Amino acid sequence: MNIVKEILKGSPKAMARAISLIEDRDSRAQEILKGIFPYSGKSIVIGITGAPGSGKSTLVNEIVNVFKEKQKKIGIIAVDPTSPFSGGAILGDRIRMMRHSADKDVFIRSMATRGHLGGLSKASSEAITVLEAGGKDVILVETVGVGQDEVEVVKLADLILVILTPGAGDDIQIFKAGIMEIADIFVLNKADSPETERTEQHLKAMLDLGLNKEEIPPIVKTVATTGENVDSLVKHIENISSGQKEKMKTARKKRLILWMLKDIISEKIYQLFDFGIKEAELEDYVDQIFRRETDPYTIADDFIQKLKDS
Ligand SMILES: Nc1nc2c(ncn2[C@@H]2O[C@H](COP(=O)(O)OP(=O)(O)OP(=O)(O)O)[C@@H](O)[C@H]2O)c(=O)[nH]1
Ligand SMILES: [Mg+2]
Repeated sequence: MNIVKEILKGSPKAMARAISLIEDRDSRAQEILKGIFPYSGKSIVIGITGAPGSGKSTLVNEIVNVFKEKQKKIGIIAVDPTSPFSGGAILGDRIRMMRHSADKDVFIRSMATRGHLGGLSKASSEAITVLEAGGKDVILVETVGVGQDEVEVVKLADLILVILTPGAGDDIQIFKAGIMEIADIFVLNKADSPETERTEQHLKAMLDLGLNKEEIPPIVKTVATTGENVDSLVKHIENISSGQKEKMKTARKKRLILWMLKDIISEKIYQLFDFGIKEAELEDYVDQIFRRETDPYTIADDFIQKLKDS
């Protein structure tokens, strides 16, 4: 099987296989990623984070339904930075729940930490590349929790939803972890609770204090269990992803490439030398990769060749 060709045709089997190789850090993964990289970068990647039980998976289901009506192809990646060695067992349960309502055409994959967390964000970003090349229009990345680690994973997305619930006191956690700065939309889920209004006022007050007026992201109230107002949430998502904030999107994609490039190069270099990489040296490469003139894997190999030659 030519796995690159199969991925480009959208084969779920090939996508699953590639992600397994990525997780196993198998050397074949890099060859596949080189082959598919030129075809990536066109999907909307939506990061979804929030405290355990805030309704992320239920909401993902509903968002999927809305996008499916619009004939969009969808991929879901559920990332669990909190379960280092379970191999995603707990996550498996969470995913099963989704599988019932999502149909066969929706590609779902869970990923858990195997070793260090940096590895997880790299593996997740590579899994996103696989789904993008596989022709998914919309990729939802669900991650559990609102700590620093989750922030790293969710930053892989073009657009970030932070899920809050009425009266849960998540707000303080969120402001500590620096999520306020990265949220594009606050979703106040479980809006069927009588405490919704109070929490919304509280959130608004905190945002007013912490951010300039034009930076304050929209707050969308949803009831994920009934799908209430999820269509409005999707409209916000579409508004933000289509043009309005194009500059920001570009900056985020480039930042992601910069991370990938740094990761890939350092992984390779640390095997040979013992020193860090300066970001400034990599900026030209980031631009070339952003234009899809080349891919980060080729650049990393060239970079190392140059070092060896010097
Ligand atoms: N009343 C109410 N319950 C909800 C709503 N959304 C989700 N729930 C319930 O909240 C519980 C947790 O929902 P999940 O979607 O599993 O939450 P999650 O954030 O994915 O949870 P983890 O993946 O474990 O972090 C479930 O019992 C849902 O039925 C809502 O809008 N209103
Ligand atoms: Mg979940």
